[in-house]
Parts: sequence; C-alpha cells; structure tokens
Amino acid sequence: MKKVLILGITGQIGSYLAEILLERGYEIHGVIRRSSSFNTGRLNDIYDRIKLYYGDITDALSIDQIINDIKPDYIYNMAAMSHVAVSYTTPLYTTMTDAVGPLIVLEAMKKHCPNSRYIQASTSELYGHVLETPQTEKTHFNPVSPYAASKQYGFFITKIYREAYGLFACNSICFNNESPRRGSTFVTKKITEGLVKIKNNAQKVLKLGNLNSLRDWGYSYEYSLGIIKIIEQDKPDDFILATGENHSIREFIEEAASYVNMNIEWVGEGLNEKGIDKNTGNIIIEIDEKYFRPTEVETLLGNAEKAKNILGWEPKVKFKELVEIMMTHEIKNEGKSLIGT
Ligand code: F7E
Repeated sequence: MKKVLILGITGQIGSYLAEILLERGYEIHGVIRRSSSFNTGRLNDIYDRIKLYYGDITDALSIDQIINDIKPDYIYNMAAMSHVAVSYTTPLYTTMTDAVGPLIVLEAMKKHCPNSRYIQASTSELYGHVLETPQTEKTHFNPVSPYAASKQYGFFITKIYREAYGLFACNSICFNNESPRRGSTFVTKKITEGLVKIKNNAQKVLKLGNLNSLRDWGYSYEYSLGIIKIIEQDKPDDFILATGENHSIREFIEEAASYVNMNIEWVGEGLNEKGIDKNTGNIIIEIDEKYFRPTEVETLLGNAEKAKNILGWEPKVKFKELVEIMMTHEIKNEGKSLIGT
C-alpha cells in the first residue's frame, strides 16, 4: 500500500485529498497542530481510518522525525498560513510557515526518502499586481503581500530542489478555490453563511471590504483531483489550476442572494456603499474599512490550458455552479456550518 503524508490535512484541500486518496487505496498519514480548540472537524468522516501525528511545519524536528518514520511515497504540502489579510499582521509567522516550512519538508525528504514525490500548494497570489492577463505558467510573479512573498519562496525552493537535486517536486498554482469546507473568514464562505443567517434572522448585516476585486473561483474538490494528477504524472512540473472565468465580490453576493430570495440594490459609494434587499427594504451589506488590505490584488484570471493538455484536467464547476453548491449547503445547515478558519 502506497503511503501518503498530507501536511495541512485539517484544511479544505487537505481534507478532500485525504478522502479521495483513502478511497483509492492509499495509506493516509497527516500532521496536525496542537490546539486547545477542536481542529479536525473536516476529517470527521474518515478520522478512524487515517493516522494523525502532532507536529508543525515550522518545527523542523517534528517534521524530520515524522518523514523519517513514515518514509512516505507522496508528500502533499498543503500546510500554510493561508489568509492574505492576516499575513500583514503576522508577517514573520507567515514567512516561517509558507516559506521556511516547504524548505524544512524538502530537506527532510532529500535526507530520508529522496525517491518520494512532493507537491507544493502554490497560489495565484504570486501574480499579485498582474503583469499579463490571463496568467499562465510563464507569467512573471509580482507578489504584493507578505503571504505572496512567502509563497514565492515556497514556489522557487520547490523548483530549485527539483532542478538541483533531481527530486520529484512540483507546484500546483491554484487559483481561488472554494467549497462548503472553506474557512468562515474567506469572502465566499463569509457571504454564503452571512446571507443565510440574515435570511433566518440570526444576523442583521454582513460587513465586507473591497467589493470590486475580481477572482477566478473554482471548486476545491476538483482542484484536489488536479493536485493528485500533478503529483502522479511521469515528470515533475508546475501547473496552473483555474477556471478561466473571473467575477467580482459584488457579483458573488448578487448570485448568492438570489438563492435566499434577495434582490440586491447598491446605493452610495466607497465606505458609504450599502447593499439593500429590494424585497424587504433592509440594508444587508455594509462596508467596513477593517476588511480592506494595505495592498490589494485587483484581478486574477488563470489559463489552465497546460493542465488540460498534459493532465487532462478541466474543471466542470464554474462560478454559477460553485455558488449553487455553497448556497445549497448553507441553506441546509442554516448558515451554521462553522468549521473554523
Ligand atoms: O479574498 C475581498 C478581498 O480572503 C478574496 C486564499 O485561499 O485565495 C485566497 O486568497 C477577495 C479579496 O481570498 C472581504 O479583499 C472583500 O480581494 O476570500 P479571500 P484571497 O485573498 O483571494 C488565494 C488563491 C490563496 O492562495 C489564499 O490562500 O475578497 N474581500 N471583503 C474580502 N475578503 C475577506 N477575506 N473578507 C472580507 O470581508
């Protein structure tokens, strides 16, 4: 039985990977961080069939020990401080997790199991203030947040270990990917949960930041399938996973609102802008300065032709289907499916 080690197994993609790979007959090992609050909610359905170890990607001793003990065939590094806004207030922690972390894992793999395969969760945030649209694997990076700067190191150290030491090390450059398992502080989940709670009179308004940025949103489950394809192909390489469609936060709100019989009208400008439900006259969206970022990535749009041509990966779920999946889930759970951040 082939052994898989997933770092970041408690997260959105990590938990999908664990489920899919378990189903396919792999032996699943995962690293979890010690926390005083419960952090394995996304693994409830498979908890008894996987092996979890306490560790931390910033703790070289624990990672080295775990990799030496397991000697996995595949290492999926999905562990990160993944919140872009939070990275401005925790830049050193972000660097330790998102830049030094991959280095620690790659070093341990080089030392204990150089024939393993490694995949690094890279990100569309690398493109930052984009230098061309749509973005391809050849587009130059232009990161604008501590998160993206750290992920840039993670990207290149992976490529460097591939080229310098011949390791099977790849990058999945994932554009925004969402699902009912998304943490509640990311914008799609915040909107879907918030609108359902407002509809159920459990919340009055939803406070958000910049509504104008454009994101290429796909379905996290399908991106997990793409990540597996990248690590299982013959030759280590870097691939973009994206839908090739982008939409604004404002459009996401309007589309999601239609599932709870709300019809949004936008009035006012800037910090005074409000979203009013025309059906009730209630203000349901307000702008709060605290959700703006010091530097914003205004637009992202991915071209995933390389993944389509080489891996045969193509996402079926685009913007509308994604909103439908998330809203259907939220309505069923009354907006209470809080599974952490
Ligand atoms: O923000 C705007 C915000 O936090 C999306 C991570 O998975 O994808 C994610 O990064 C947009 C931004 O995701 C709020 O300013 C407005 O323009 O959902 P988000 P992100 O920053 O794009 C990439 C690919 C990653 O790699 C990251 O790890 O929405 N926005 N109002 C807001 N965002 C949040 N979070 N909260 C708001 O209230």
